[in-house]
Amino acid sequence: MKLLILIFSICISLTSFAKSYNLSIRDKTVSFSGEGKKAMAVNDSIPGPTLTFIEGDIAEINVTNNMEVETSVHWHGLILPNFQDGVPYLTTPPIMPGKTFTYRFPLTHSGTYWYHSHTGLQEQRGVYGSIIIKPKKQKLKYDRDLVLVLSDWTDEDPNEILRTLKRGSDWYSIKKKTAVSISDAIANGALGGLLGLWKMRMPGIDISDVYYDAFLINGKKEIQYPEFFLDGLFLEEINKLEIAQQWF
Ligand SMILES: [Cu+2]
Repeated sequence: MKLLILIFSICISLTSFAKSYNLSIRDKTVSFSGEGKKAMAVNDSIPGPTLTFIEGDIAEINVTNNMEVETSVHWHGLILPNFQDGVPYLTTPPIMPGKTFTYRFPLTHSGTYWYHSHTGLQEQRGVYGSIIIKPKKQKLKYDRDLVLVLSDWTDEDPNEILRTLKRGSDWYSIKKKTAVSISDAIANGALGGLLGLWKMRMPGIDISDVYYDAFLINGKKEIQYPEFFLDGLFLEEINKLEIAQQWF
């Protein structure tokens, strides 16, 4: 009986299909705000390519670092062996300049996910993309799939942004014209609330604190899909949070 089980499990692993992708991360100049700025891209694209699999596939992803700094890729939300998780110095070694690392893991579940660099603030510079794992058996009825990655872009160096946020400065609120002055707070009977925020060392009344130069849909400020006519819509959301102080 034991032998039978062993043979059966070998058969299952032989029938798993390995689907490979080659990803190359390199520097790129973008001009989302009209000014040329340094970015980082996967296969020369921001967002990087959508990786599509079927539940049960083996994902085999060769990531080549064509930059002068180290990098990594984290498969956000996927259930996988710890070593494949792509968090440098914690689960997986970083990918050094000029080197290729092959991530290989079974896809045990379906869903809509995303990947991103887990090194410094490279994700904010463009190293991210989506992952679609289709279920073995199609549960929903639809004609076509359209993946939309909504993201934001800032011309400012993300490290500078982090420094400004840590200082608790109101600079971005002023830039976005959402800063609250004491006179405004008094006029609106909200001085107590403002003082409460100050007591907690919270800057401005603003959930997303950073000023962005552009908001992107699949890497474009504007995009149209005339081939899609909607008579029904199923939305699955991948939550891609950028640098922002959250107060929940
Ligand atoms: Cu993540």
